[in-house]
Amino acid sequence: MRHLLSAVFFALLLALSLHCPGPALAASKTPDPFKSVKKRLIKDGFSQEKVDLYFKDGIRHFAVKGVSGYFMHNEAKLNYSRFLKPTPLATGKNYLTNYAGPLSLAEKEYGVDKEIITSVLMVETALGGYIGNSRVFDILSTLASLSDPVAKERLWRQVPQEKRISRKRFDKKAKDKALWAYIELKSLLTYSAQINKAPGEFIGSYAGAMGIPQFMPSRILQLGVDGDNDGMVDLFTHEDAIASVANYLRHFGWKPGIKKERAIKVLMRYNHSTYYANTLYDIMEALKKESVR
Ligand SMILES: [Ca+2]
Repeated sequence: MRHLLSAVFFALLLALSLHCPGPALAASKTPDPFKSVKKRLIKDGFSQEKVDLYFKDGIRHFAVKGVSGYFMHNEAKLNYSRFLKPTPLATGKNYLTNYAGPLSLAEKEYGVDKEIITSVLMVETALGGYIGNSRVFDILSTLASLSDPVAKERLWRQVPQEKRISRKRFDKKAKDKALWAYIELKSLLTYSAQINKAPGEFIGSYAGAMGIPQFMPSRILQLGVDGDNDGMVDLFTHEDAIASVANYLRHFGWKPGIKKERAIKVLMRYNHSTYYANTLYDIMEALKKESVR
């Protein structure tokens, strides 16, 4: 009899729970925008356990604010020339003095002028003063998720309408960015395992570039250097940042005594803008004028 009563009681509970879904059940009905990204990561060799752990905060990883900039009309004007003013140049010169050891070492080992390394770090992050405030994992996951129509629609609905680009451009951009970001996301996960740091802990730019020299995760794996020999590449340290920039520039063709025309081409591999590359070159020249060689 007690068994029968229990059975009736549980049947009643079950019926009630079906009619009145609790918050957890209701939340599970929201389509998961990361469903296909997670599936692909597992297919590409990441363990289900790890993937579940990375995405444990669910929808909170969906960085609408962080990625919206890609899909809005942007009137912001770049002003790299401000770095050629006396105050930033004085800061650059101080950096050349304060980090003379690692800079000279990198110059000798990679054949890359210490003033161009300093110039890159000045323009990228004001020598480490501004390294971005976006969670790189969320940015890359959100962009990678856009190959899934559910995620794409979710973002389209949330990008501020008054500044939103056309639907046609949005679709094209979402497709391209998703392909690119998925590769970078995999690189981030590989890198985070290498240095034993949770992927969610990395902070970077709105594009997912990290550290004092702003490398994308794939570039860290390819060209990052452990400048201070502590066993890991950590671009938030100056020694590693300096050696990695030198390695990057050498990789793309920088040589001692390089001519300006060739140097500009190499610098454009860092950022595809002639304005950017020319400014870096001019900063290098200005720093050389007074630095002790
Ligand atoms: Ca290191």
